[in-house]
Amino acid sequence: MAARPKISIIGAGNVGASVAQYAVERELGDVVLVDVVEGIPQGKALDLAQAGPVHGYDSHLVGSNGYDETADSDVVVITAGLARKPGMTRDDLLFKNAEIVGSVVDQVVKRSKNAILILVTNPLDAMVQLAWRKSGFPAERVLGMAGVLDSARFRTFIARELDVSVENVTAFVLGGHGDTMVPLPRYSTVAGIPITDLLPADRIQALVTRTANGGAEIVSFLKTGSAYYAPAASTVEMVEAILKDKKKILPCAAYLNGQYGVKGLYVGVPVKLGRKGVEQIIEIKLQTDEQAAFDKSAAAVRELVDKLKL
Ligand code: TXD
Repeated sequence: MAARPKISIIGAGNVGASVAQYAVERELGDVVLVDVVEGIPQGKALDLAQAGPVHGYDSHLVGSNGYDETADSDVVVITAGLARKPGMTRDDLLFKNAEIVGSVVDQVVKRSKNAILILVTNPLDAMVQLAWRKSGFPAERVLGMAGVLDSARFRTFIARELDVSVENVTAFVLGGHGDTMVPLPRYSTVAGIPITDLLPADRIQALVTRTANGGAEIVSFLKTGSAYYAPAASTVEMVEAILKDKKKILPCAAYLNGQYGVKGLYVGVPVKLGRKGVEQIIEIKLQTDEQAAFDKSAAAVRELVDKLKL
């Protein structure tokens, strides 16, 4: 085994390159960047390697248009695909990205049979389900990033509203990544105090709505692409939890087999992340309205998964 863990990142665009940057800045492992565009992964890998002497990391970086360099990866992050443009929904991306993610997964699993796959490409929950089916991997080794990002957005807005450190704020977001995501204010806290004790209901609702539209808000500013710093930071938190076997509880798209009343579907729930991947699904008792919102979110995911005949 190589001295350092190997992290492969497929798609060297905005999110992929930022995942590479944050991962090497934390020295989580060596990084392989793969993209179909000639020169981009090679150029970004070399550029990031040359930041190493300044930032003080020894992680190796290599860029490629092929997959041989990814062999025996510990973690593979898949960001390949198209990003949203203004006016596009995440679902518009469904068929195009299904084709891309399907071919990426085939290439990856041939060479890294024991890897943990983290999907980032949208529409997220459907892409994870596709990757799980295509890979033939056990469900605990295939998961998706969305909840960490959605809760980071909620945490940012809560901290700004109350003028407190973001570090004091935890937030709880369930459900699929999309307009039907389910933030849970009663489990969202500032230094342990539920925000329901700190803010009036209408302010909480405003923050919840802004969180659910958090991706679109950034797209409307950037115009030519979607968010990438916070998505990449969120992905790297998951990579770190896995590679360091932290057993960290994070909201991720995970395969439900009866939990929360959902069977055979990837949806966002809190999980325990460690070296084996999803080591436990954390189930909490939802109130009636929360369960209804969760069911609605799962139904939206199911609809996409059905369109892909998965
Ligand atoms: O919360 C989340 N899960 C998300 C998801 C948060 C942010 C972004 N989210 C989605 O990630 C977004 O909707 C896209 O579907 C992906 C990647 O977003 P990014 O902003 O990084 O898009 P870019 O910059 O367009 O990068 C995509 C790269 C680009 O360089 C393409 O050339 C490459 O993917 N690409 C491929 N690489 C390898 N193999 C194939 N087949 C391929 N096709 C495109």
